[in-house]
Amino acid sequence: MHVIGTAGHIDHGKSTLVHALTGIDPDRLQEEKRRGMTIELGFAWLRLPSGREASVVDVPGHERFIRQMLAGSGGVDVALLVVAADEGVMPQTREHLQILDLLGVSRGVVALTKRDLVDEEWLELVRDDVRATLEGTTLAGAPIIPCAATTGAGLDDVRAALDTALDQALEHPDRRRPHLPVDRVFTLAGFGTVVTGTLLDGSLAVGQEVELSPQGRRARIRGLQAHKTKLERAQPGGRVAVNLAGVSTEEVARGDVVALPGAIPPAVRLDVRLRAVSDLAAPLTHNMPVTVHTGAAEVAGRLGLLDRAELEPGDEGWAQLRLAEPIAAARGDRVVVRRPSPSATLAGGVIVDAQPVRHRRFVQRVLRHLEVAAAGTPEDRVLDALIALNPGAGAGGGFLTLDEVAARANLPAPDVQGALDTVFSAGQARRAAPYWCAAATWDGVAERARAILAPYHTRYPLRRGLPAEELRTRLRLAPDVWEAVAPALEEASVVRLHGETISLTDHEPRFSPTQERAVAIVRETLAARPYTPPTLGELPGVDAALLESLVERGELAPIAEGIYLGRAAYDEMLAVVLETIDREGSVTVAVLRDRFGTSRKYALALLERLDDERITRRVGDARVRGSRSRGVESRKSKVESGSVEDGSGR
Ligand SMILES: Nc1nc2c(ncn2[C@@H]2O[C@H](COP(=O)(O)OP(=O)(O)O)[C@@H](O)[C@H]2O)c(=O)[nH]1
Ligand SMILES: [Mg+2]
Repeated sequence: MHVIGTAGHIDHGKSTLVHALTGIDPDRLQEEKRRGMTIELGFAWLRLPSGREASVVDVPGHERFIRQMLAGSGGVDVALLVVAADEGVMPQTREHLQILDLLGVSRGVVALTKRDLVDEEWLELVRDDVRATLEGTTLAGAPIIPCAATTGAGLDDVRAALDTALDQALEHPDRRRPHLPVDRVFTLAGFGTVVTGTLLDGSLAVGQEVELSPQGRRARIRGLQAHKTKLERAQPGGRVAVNLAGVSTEEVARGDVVALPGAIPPAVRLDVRLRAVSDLAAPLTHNMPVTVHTGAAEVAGRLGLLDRAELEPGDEGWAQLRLAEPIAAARGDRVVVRRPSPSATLAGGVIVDAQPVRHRRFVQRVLRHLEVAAAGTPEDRVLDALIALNPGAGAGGGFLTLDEVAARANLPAPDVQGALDTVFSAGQARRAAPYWCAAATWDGVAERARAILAPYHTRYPLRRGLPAEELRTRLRLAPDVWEAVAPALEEASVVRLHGETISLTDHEPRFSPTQERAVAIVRETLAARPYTPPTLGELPGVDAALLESLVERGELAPIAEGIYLGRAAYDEMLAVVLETIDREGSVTVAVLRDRFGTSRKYALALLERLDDERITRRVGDARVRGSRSRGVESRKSKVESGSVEDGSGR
């Protein structure tokens, strides 16, 4: 399916020609009939000599309705530029031609109509003038066919020329990303809301759920029509009328895009390769107010020039369009930029990124990113996406999921998967499932982890490692990302994880021979007096760091300032506390003291520590189970296996 779109100055005979070619009067409004002037877009279709059917969009020629012309010229495959032979090239002939040029419409036919009103000599003059006018535009060299809609002269030649032009038009591929920019909304009695537009990049089927971007409203397709024929499925490339269930006509507007849910997120900034028209009176300036047209949408915005102070007539440059309201737009869509008042066409181009961050001007990194976004291979684009443009932009600090990469690279997920595999094999990207990052990002994280851990180990040789959470915050990684990155760092032999602490792979807390002797004394002391240990800090060779290290390894349990129990005694006493509570309903200091032949000091210290940890709860003189008493058994076994640092002493 293909679409032919008219263009040309008012009253040059566009609508009359469409009527003559198709048998359908494109001027359907009462007002249009009365004023003899096209105001809104008109639609028709025709069968060409080759047998192919094509849709026709007829546009108004009056300069006041240029926005309608723009809305109708979006998905056009072949332009039918209409020039009245008696008047020749006029202002809107040039203006429409310029817009077709900016939209990249490169196939066309010029109908030199009203030829019945001129003689041969005049016709040739006008033909030469038209040919010269086309020079330098995408329609240069297009066939110029004299005809007269009122007499039918030359119409077969016009049909034949349209057929030839359509032969050369590209097929409309099914990229499975259907989008239909809405150019008309109306109600049909008994059906409800109907929208029309040119369907691109995919098909739509009856019953399907769709989203109206940018506003995000969902609807269901109740019916589809093309050229007044009911369809179950509409293929890309042609004009389609979509009957939508679930939205009223007030809830849809021209410029909205019908797409699959989530497929076209609203855009508030557009990165574009922009070309200024050559007949500008003055260069385009940074931050000037503009009107942006894309698809059938139109929105106010400002022009950000990224690589130059001003954009000279006919020049090309990188720009970011900052929009006053969100619109539906995607990479690869065309934009036309106009001056709001007095209105004039300023520039046009292609969107290279519809979801960009806000760029600073004159930044090499940004400009390189734009080059890659515009012309890079999927691998280039994926790598570019992994390198955050703006450090604050990615919450993941350079670690992105496949979907995030796909969104930034503007590529479909399967392509991204393939490209990631390629760059991964080439060593340019690393993986910490479910995240991906650039090799440089990875190296940076590993290097910073080493730079943080190495001095820590030097400073605290007896400690097993740094609290992992502290390393995470110093590396500025989000918890989710850290959860994936930490094991990946361990896998890569950069670090070792010990539950809540983390160390460099080769770090072993080691006692010196003197410290080993002190540890032996501690162990002997505790074995001799497990339930009434003396103050360990006063033993020969024992200092705070040594005790801390033994706590960290789970050998000691601190129960009060300067008082430690050996792990075995602590576990035993804890078990008795809980058993007694479960058997007797509660436990007291006295019971515990008598049971272990210890003193009140130790029994009380232990119970107070258990209170602090909410393993027990004090009720009068007795203790009952506390809110955390249930997890104790499992935590105890983890401590015993030595995988968890016992941080409770700090
Ligand atoms: N003599 C003559 N008049 C024409 C021809 N085509 C259109 N017209 C007249 O030109 C006027 C404008 O035509 P219209 O199709 O509305 O022009 P549009 O504004 O380009 O759509 C109408 O009065 C038509 O009847 C033609 O081939 N010969
Ligand atoms: Mg008309």
